[in-house]
Amino acid sequence: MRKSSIRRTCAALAAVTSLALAATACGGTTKEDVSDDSASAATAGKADPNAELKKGLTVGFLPKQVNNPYFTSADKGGEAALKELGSSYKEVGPSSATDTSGQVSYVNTLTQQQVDAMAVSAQDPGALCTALKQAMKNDIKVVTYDSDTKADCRNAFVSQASAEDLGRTEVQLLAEQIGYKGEIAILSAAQTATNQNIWIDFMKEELKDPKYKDMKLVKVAYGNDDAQQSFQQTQGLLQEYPNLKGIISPTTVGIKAAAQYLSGSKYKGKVKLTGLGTPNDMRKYVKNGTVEGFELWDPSKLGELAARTAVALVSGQITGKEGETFTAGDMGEFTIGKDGVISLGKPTVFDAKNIDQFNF
Ligand code: RAM
Repeated sequence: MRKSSIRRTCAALAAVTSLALAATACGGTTKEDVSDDSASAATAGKADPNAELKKGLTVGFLPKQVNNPYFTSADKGGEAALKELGSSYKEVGPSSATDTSGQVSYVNTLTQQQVDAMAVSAQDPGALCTALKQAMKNDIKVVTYDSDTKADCRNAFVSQASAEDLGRTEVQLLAEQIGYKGEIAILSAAQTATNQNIWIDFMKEELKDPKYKDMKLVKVAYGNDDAQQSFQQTQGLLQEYPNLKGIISPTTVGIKAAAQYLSGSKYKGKVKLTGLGTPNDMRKYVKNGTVEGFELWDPSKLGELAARTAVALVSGQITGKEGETFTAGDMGEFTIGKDGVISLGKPTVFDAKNIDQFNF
């Protein structure tokens, strides 16, 4: 058996049995071993930019939540790219964006199934680490996309855009819509979500600028990327803060539910709403005057880049170190930045003028 297949068999054992049992069977893989050397495993070896892209690989996608149209679109992008590259795609994942232990089990399942790489959108920055390190230790490349884990728990993170840009521009969009004055709130996804929390930190940073001195962030509410909970949280915000002037919802599920609530209420057009949404979800709310503008990237491009990054990692073209470059098919050349971050680019701002040009 090749070394990697022995490791994979052990990984399978570790995933289905207790770690201790697998450790005995596989010659001493303990939790401690995993955390000790996995950081180096993440960037082990030297990149060969001329290495041929391998075919016949299996890449597993593990989104935060499978029944979220945003991830359906992202993962379809990954599936199409893998097909074009002669590799296979599979998707597993929880149906709730707060089922972190479910995500851990799915990482273990993919490890047990001996995939070549996995693309994971993390519900929580730390909770998946032990399982992801176990995967990397077993020669499985780990790419996070959309929502990151800690840098030493994956090989690379495919980021939708600069977190700082996203956080700051959402505040800028809302400030313009409310004339830089009044109470505002944020309707987020899950309380642990790495991506939303980083964006919210940058929103708070942006709000420190004196030009926002007449704006006050009164509450961050959590709708858990669940339509009904997000709808109710919006309703609750307006009850609690009747003078609210605007809401930022940096989640496609949240912004859609908030728009739905506002559009059927007396607040329609009066309480402004922006954030991150898909043009297809938000079109009718832009057209009926509930929403002026919001932003997003193309989720299918994010999934495509995650798949192409995974294949480049498995093929040895990149290892995840800063400065390495690779060509992601028609998407062009990407350079790996600090902490193994690969950025898709700049988001698009959608409004009544351009929304009909987009279909996702
Ligand atoms: C939701 C998810 C996802 C986020 C988008 C904007 O679908 O929370 O993680 O990136 O919104």
